[in-house]
Amino acid sequence: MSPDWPRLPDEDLRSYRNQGFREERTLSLLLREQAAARSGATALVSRSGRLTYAELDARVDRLAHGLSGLPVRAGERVLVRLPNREEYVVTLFALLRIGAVPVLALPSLGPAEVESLAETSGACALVVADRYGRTDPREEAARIAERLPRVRHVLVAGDPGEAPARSLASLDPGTAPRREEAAHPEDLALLLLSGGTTGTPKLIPRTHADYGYNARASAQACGTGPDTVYLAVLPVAHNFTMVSPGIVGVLAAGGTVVLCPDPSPTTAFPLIARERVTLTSLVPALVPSWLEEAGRTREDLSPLRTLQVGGARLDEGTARRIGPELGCRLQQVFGMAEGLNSYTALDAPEETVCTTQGRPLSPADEVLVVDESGEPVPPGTAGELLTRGPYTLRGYYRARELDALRFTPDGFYRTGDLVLRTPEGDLVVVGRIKDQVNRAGEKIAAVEVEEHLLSLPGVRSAALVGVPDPHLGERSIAFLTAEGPAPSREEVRAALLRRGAAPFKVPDEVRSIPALPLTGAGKVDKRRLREMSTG
Ligand code: OOB
Repeated sequence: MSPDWPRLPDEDLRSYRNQGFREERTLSLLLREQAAARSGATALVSRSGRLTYAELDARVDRLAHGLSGLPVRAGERVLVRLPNREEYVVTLFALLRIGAVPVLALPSLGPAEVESLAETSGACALVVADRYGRTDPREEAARIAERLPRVRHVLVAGDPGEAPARSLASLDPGTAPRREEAAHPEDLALLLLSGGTTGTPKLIPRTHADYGYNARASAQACGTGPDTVYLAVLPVAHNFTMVSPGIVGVLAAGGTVVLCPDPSPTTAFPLIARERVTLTSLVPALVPSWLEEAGRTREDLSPLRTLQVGGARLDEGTARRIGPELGCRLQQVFGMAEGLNSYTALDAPEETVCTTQGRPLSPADEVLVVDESGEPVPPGTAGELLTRGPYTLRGYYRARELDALRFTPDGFYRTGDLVLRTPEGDLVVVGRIKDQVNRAGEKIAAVEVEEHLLSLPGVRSAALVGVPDPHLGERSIAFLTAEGPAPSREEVRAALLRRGAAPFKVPDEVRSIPALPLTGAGKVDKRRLREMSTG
């Protein structure tokens, strides 16, 4: 039987280790060490209150005890779909401490996607919140548990509702002995959801050693230390909010994490003022509303030293407004859940910060920019970014057939991003060759939506493209050919939601045309479709 995920070759592992490019501790030991060093310092602030490092670490021990009593065993996968609440951080570290593997699911996913993640990962438990916006994730989790016999437990942050679901609080024994770490640093730590270019979700395996290194090296690159107060504005399960430097990097450095329940500036600004937040991270689509609100707010934003922006392309005009209007410095972040993080340096010239996505985090990150035949292109020329390094995956989880497409034979990950290198050596993301729409930082695999569209009665062919949008970065347009009357956007929306797709995957616009344009090779000509939509 082939392994669930390909590990680094021994030789590379040794070499990275010798150079200090792998973390030698498990992720929950990073928290434990800070708890020993600064037990009374504030680790986590949320709507549920404040936890010192000692309190957070003890909560983690107690939930770890409760979880292993269920039992959840080392190596088992547990799907975690929680919004920015205290329970997320406690659950994450408790699972890591017992060696179980959290599968991080964004709350914005639809039920079909959550089910598919639970199935692909073989999850033994689902952890959900008692509410998310207007939806009740508990009902959805119960349905999934009914269909997937491997799912033995549904655990709820807050009110568990109907049995057999249980609250996370009920697993807290009140007191529990200190637990030893169950995992080895080179073990699988967690599974992340890839933005995807295929119809089924791909899971990204990350080890304690690579994720911990990603977090700690990022913390260093971002000047993170005990006086850092980080506001987690984007969903906590996003890689950006987790390790760039995010929750894990900030806690590993002894700083304070403040959870922001939603990304609006009217929620975030009072928290920045009250908690004296020094660092936060946003996707570009949120920046304009933050700038606008900064112009009228009475809140004191002066504690904020750095605003990180990443996840999608930030336009230069907006980038230049950040310093003067928010009174902090900008750091651009180009990252991917698969691994590679690239940052503009905190002391880089304004020109570099506003026009590039900086440089790879690790001296051991290998970056190639290649043309269509795989040959390196000269600086200043755009090509596909290939990357390999100490915290970048070598293959997806349980997807050996896919690896041949997404990795070169010598282990470079084909990012599908078009980049160029400036003469100074900074990366600039100029486009994308992967068939994906990046809608406000949320990644949509075109083929996934196309499959949904083809299921609609009368639809003969379908193609999804992303086109520039001033608010979202990109919005999605579905082109359809249909027999008889084409479905309206409303009908498309209803159908996608009925099929369990996430609301953000519903096309922003639906157009019916007589025939899809084809390339010389007979493929759907998406470039032409994009021209048709803007011209
Ligand atoms: C982050 O991670 P993912 O996995 O949601 O998406 C990765 C993809 C990249 O391959 C690229 O296509 C796009 O998102 N992207 C950017 C970008 N940052 C990410 N495109 C242009 N400019 C940027 N600055 O999005 C992510 C993970 C960790 C840190 C930050 C972002």
